[in-house]
Amino acid sequence: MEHSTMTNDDTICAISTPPGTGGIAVIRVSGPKAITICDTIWHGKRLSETPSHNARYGIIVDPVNGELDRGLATVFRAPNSFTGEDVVELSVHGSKWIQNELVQLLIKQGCRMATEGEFTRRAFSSGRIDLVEAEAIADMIASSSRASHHIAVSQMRGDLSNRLVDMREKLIELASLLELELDFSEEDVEFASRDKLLALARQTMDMMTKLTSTFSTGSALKDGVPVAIVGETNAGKSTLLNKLLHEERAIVSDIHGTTRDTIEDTIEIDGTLFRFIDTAGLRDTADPIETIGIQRAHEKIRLARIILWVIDPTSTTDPAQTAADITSCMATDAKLIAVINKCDLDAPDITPELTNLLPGESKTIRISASQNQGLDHLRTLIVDAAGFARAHPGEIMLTNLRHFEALTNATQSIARVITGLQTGLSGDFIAQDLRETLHYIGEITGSITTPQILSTIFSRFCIGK
Ligand SMILES: Nc1nc2c(ncn2[C@@H]2O[C@H](COP(=O)(O)OP(=O)(O)OP(=O)(O)O)[C@@H](O)[C@H]2O)c(=O)[nH]1
Ligand SMILES: [Mg+2]
Repeated sequence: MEHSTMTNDDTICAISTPPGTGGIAVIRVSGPKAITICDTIWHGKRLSETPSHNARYGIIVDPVNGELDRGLATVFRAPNSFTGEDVVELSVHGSKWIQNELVQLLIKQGCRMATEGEFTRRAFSSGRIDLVEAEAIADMIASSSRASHHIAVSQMRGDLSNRLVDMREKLIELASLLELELDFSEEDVEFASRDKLLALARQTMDMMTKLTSTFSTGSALKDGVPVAIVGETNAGKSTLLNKLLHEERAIVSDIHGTTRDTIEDTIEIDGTLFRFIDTAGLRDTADPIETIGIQRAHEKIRLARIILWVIDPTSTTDPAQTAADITSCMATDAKLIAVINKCDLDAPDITPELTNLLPGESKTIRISASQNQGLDHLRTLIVDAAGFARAHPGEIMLTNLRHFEALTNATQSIARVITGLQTGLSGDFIAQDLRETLHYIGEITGSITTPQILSTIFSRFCIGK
């Protein structure tokens, strides 16, 4: 049992469609008594006599108050249902009142209200899906762009899980070869040469490092490619953020230092999800709050994959200092776009001057954020700079921080195995590191879990999923 107050002997129910009024609503019931409980409120062909994966039309009747609604009941029998248990899905008219009455009625007849993600958690407990697939369901529900949807589909299909199974099999082969060596060590027989063990360990480590290296792109695809909007105060950063998001998200004013905290939101452009982050203007200041804001701006520059440096060409300050500030903390593979704003005003074109200050691959563009000039061109440059984030067909990607951390730990353990094999360390010690590697891989798929890990994962779900 995963949790002391939760047992799978209970029959659970919940509204599975979004809250509110809709054309229809689906109330899901799962557990050993799902079918018998539904039969007590069902007038129509007996659900207990309905074969699995069949729908019946009937009347839902409250024994006290009479007819509640007419609708469909779809029966799924264990073990061939989402949860692996008997499941009934009741489709009724989507009135909030009907939905709530029906849930109350089911509870009166012996169901318990499901907790967040409990249906999916049961699917996991019954072995229908592993943790990676369960998390992919949450990602699928949350997906907000073609690219993030694409990855969720691949993970739900089990692509990542299969890759992890491959790794696990290699590690188990390695462990058993090592065990043989240990068993017969006194007889001085070498069963597998250490070279063979080493080759196997290296192969596994290569698979791991290849997978961990996809995380930066994978998480950008899922959560949005981070684009930091930075520059001096009053350059028009917040104006630009609002235009890119098509929404008055940040306060705009001609007072220097208007934005103090970071403000971010996502939007899809051409199938890629972007996370635009407006930041506090960079300047020397004695104001302690503004100073914190500027520190945060630096942090966002470090984490960004694309940096929009917004410049006011009418400003008298030397751009060289800001350029040095930005380029010194941006990631080496980040892309920089210098956005000369306010081109509606009378100002000299400073493009040539800027070009000398920027890393080779940087782009420069002139726009007017407030007058909507050059914004489409800027969007094209942003999409081009995010070329890395286009879905790579067939490539398995890590998108989840939990998976990334566990796999990073696994990679460190296998690295110790390799060093151990190279330096002729005793098999006992190597076996210990190998077990640790297997442990971390097991953590990802859920063959090794704690109630705490499970609660964290499933609390992300809504009730009814
Ligand atoms: N003429 C002109 N004014 C602009 C343009 N873009 C922004 N502004 C004005 O410039 C001023 C500053 O704009 P903001 O967007 O608040 O600038 P910011 O970079 O966010 O400033 P801080 O938050 O103080 O760092 C406002 O008065 C805007 O209306 C533009 O393209 N042309
Ligand atoms: Mg601002």
